[in-house]
Amino acid sequence: MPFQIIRNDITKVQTDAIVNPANSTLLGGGGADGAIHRVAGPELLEECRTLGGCKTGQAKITKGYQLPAEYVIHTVGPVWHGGKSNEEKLLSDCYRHSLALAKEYQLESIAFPLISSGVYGYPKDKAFKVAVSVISDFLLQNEMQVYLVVFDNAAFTLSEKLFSSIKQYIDDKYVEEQPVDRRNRYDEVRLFKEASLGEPEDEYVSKRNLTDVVNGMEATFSQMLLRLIDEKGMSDAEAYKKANIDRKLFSKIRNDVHYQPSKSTVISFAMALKLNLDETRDLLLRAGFALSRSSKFDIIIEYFIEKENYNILEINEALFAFDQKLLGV
Ligand code: AR6
Repeated sequence: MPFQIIRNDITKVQTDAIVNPANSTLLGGGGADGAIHRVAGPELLEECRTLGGCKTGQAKITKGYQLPAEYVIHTVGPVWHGGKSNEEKLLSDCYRHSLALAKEYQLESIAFPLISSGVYGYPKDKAFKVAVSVISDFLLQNEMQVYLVVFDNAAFTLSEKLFSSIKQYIDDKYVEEQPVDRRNRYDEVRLFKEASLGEPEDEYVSKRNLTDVVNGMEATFSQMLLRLIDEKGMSDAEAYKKANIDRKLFSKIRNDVHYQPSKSTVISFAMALKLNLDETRDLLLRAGFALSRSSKFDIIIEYFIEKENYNILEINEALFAFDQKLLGV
């Protein structure tokens, strides 16, 4: 997944570069800045002294010294003054300029903290949305592994209304049984077979007629995916980028008719292609998976598909709120 949200200490992340949410002097401070300087050691400060500071929204690069990361990209976020002082544009600039520097240095991976959302007071949920939006745009045009490092849960502030609506949906649908994650491959194959044979207990399959099932059996996941991409009028690159799948994985899928994807890969494509529930189930089936009533993750995915909400950011906020694994954005 080219873009991942992780919970970690930025000083521990092993990427080509980490981003330091600094101040305009670039001479150290509190928060993540302080932590980065502590781990990197005094040489970092020495190099910073040669840089002549940095303007808000701009970025400068140094070596990482004792950090696991090879480089540190220092950027200066805006101080939050209520949102009407160009804060959003300046914060976007921080991400854009840092990513541009990483590209210029041909770096393959970079990790960002939530710039401005600590000492500088930018509300975490808003800061998070800016970060995700700029990074996602960048990844539509560029190849890089980008991590957004969140330190606490406050970035995810699912509205009370959405939370209770999803909770209600889960309560209605959830069936207590062996969680899907613990099902073994045999169970998945069994599910696949049951579904393909149209066992009446599967409400979806029973709606399909025999010709659909027989025709469906002919196409593998890879073939079906490529067909859907065409049908939706998307290019391959558009589809895999929107799905947050890297190019190498996509070319494996493309070149191997019998490619066996993970369930989350299938779901990511379903979101990128804005598939409806039937189409999603169908695509999952090609890979031997089904949406389970005993997995909260699956029910949350189902909830969003039913609402035709394919906003990965919101889906991830919901997954996070219910303690589920996130979809790569
Ligand atoms: N790893 C990951 N995230 C962290 C870490 C860490 N070790 N420490 C804090 N955060 P902040 P800013 C999160 O205050 O708001 C400094 O004094 C934190 O929870 O580091 O841009 C500079 O010198 C928050 O979500 O940076 C500047 O004067 C996010 O990182 C000023 O603070 C950013 O918080 C910059 O303030």
